[in-house]
Parts: sequence; C-alpha cells; structure tokens
Amino acid sequence: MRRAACQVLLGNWTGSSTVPSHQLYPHQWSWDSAFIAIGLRHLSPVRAQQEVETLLAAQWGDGRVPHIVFNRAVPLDAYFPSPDFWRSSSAGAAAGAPRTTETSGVVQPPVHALAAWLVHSADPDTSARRGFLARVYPRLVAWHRYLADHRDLGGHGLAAVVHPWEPGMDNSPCWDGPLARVEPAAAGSFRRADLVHGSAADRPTDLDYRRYVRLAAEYRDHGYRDAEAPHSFAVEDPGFNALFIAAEYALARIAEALGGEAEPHRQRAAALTEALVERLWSPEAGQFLCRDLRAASGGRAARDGQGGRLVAERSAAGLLPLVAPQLPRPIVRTLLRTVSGEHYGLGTAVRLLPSYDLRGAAFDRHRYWRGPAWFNVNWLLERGLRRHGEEARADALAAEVLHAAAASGFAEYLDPYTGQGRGARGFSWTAALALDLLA
Ligand code: 9WN
Repeated sequence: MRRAACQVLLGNWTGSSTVPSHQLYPHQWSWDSAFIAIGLRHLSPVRAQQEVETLLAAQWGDGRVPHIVFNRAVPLDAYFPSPDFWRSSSAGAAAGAPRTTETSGVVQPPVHALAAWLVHSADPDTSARRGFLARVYPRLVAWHRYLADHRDLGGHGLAAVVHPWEPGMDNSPCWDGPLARVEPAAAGSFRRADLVHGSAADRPTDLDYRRYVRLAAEYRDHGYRDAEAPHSFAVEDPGFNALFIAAEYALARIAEALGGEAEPHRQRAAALTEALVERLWSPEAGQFLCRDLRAASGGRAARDGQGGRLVAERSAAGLLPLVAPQLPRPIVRTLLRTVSGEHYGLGTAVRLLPSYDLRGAAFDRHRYWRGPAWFNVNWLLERGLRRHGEEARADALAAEVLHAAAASGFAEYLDPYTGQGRGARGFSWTAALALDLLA
C-alpha cells in the first residue's frame, strides 16, 4: 500500500508541485498542496518543502494565497475557469497579484502553517539546512493577516468565505440558501471542462456553476479588492475557521522554533476559538453551523444580535472544530456524540464520515460535497479524535480510511454507504493522507 500511495504521488509530481489529478485538476491547488505535503514528507521531505514553497511563491501582495496556481504548460481548455477568466496578473494588480504567474483570485482553507510545521518536523535537519521555516514563516504570517484584516466581514473575529470554492466544499447544501440570492451568469456563457472527465451526476449542477461564475467575475471586476467587492455571498464556515485555528497554533510552534514570539499566535488562536463558539455553535444541532452574513437577521441570530443567520444544514465542516485543541470540553463531548449519531452514523450506518447529514433533505450519496465521504475530512476527524483522547475511535477510523483508500485506488471520494470509489482515481491527497496514516 505504501508503494502504491508513493506511486500516485510520484506520478502526480510536476517538478515543483503536485497536481490533485492530471485530468480533472491539472494545476496546483492550495489546500490540496497542504495535504499533499503532509504525506509527501514521508517520501521526500525536500519535495514536501518545495510543494509548500511553490504555492507560497504565488502569494499576492495583500497576503492572500490563491486557491489555484496555474501551470502555463497546460492548455487553457483543460480546466475551467482558466487563467484568461481570472486574469489575475492584470485584474489583481492593485491587490498585489504576481506579475508573472497566473492564479485564481479566491482562497481555500488555511491548512498551510500546519502542513509547514509537520513537514519541518519530519526532517528538522534538512529543513534547517534549507532555511525552510525561516523562508515560509513571514509568508504564512502575511496569509493569516490577510484573513484577519480583509476577511472579517462579520466584524466579530472570524474569517468569511466569499465564494463556494473557498471552503473547498463547492456544492455543500450549506451554500444553497446563500447562493439562491446570486443572479446566475447566462447559460452558455462558459464551457465546463470538468464534465469531460467527471460524471455530471457527481459534479455540481450547471445552475451552481452559473452562480460560481457570477461571483468570481464580480470579484475580479472589483480588482479582487475586498473593501470594494460587493461580496454578495459571505459566510462564516466552521471548517475554514477551525483550520485557521489549528494553523495559528502551528504558527506558534514555528515562531518558537525560529526563536521568535509565539504568544501573539496563541492569543489569536484562542480569540478565534472563542469567536467560533460564540458565533457558530448550535446546541440544538449538536454541532457548529455556518453563518450566512448576507441573510436578514432572524430567529436565534436576531436574539443574540450577531448579524446574519445560522444556516440550518448539517455539514461535516461543523465537526471539524474537533481539530481545535482548546475547545470547551462540553462541546467536545457533544461533537463526539454527534459524529456517531443518526445524522452521520460513523461506525454504525457508515464506515467513513459523510460530508453531509445522512438524513438531510439534500443528501445525495454521489454528488460531491452533498453526501460522499472525503479523505481529507476523515483524516482531520481522525486527528481531532486523537487530540481529544479518543484513541480507540481514532485507530478504528484510521484503519477504515486506509482500507478504503487502497480498495478504491485512491479515489477522490466515496459513496458513504457502499464505500465505492467515485470521482478521480489516483487522487493526490487520498494517497498522501493514507501515507501519513501509515507512518
Ligand atoms: C474547484 C482540487 C479541488 C479541491 C476542492 C474540490 C474541487 C474544484 C473543482 O477540487 O474543487 O476548486 O473544480 O471542483 O471541491 O476541495 O481542492 O482537488
């Protein structure tokens, strides 16, 4: 299995970074690279460092780390939206987009500091010799500062996502409500490349895509400047912010290793944890929910005066705060119950955590982030279980992840009921995270 996972990673390596999948995603993706580096460190610590460095080399002047770094050798029609849609080097100039590398203009969850710390820890000598931490630290600090300064759209300390691609869970039912207010781009005004390799029954719908395109074009046409863009989609996502917290703690470790100041990072992580609980915890749901910042206030949100409204959909993103080390114990206990309760059924109805509520009206066992089980989410849950002392459950989940990864040929995602692989095969983060669990 180790050999097979390594082969996937070697095959998807392009010389300076790794594609998620040659056919469906032939460029470098932001959070994919973080997960890939976490696995790659067991195969080649130097390549794992390069993976992170290549991504961070495409960072914008305002600190954002783009969700895609385009490979200029790949034909434009291989992936949509392509560089000629984003036009980052011209449209993003005022926000400090790189001049010579084309990227997208949106972001993905900030897993990078965690990845950098884990990559360093795998081989501290090589890391020190290459000056890895010293080089990535200022960039990671600027990235987190971008999220804190430009993305706190709700004004209470959490980072908001402004496009469904940003939380990395493109068509989660959590976005259905917020997206309904977005005017779809004209049908036929673009050509989807994903349907050449992916099945239409699995992928987001055309109507979803028309709204994704509208939002991205709107952002681009405002120079990707957060102060000026209308951001008609703005959501506080518990998964995104949980990873921000974990990354901020990792940044504290990195600062310490460099002989710098760790305390400001720990303080920000603690403040983020507090805001997460205050704004997104739902005792009724037994998990964290998304907050739609553009919804008129009502219900609980009106009473607590927090602005916007909690989205009444259960997604696995609302369990990811288990990776946050300082979560209040009663909340941890509730989350641990929810994971194996009727909505997720881990260990009873299903073997891997599904991406969405098994009982939710929008549940679809094959459609991408509307039900299928994903390996990165399960790897994060495994880590969260272990962090909170649930060793036996973490061991059991790790065994299931490894079994499913191998049996599916390192699939992109799985039917949560049958374990049948779906989407791309030889998918990089599936191989990388399996390698990590084997280590
Ligand atoms: C849009 C690359 C990416 C992942 C995302 C996943 C999918 C892209 C797409 O693929 O999104 O960014 O074209 O569907 O949803 O999590 O990073 O693997």
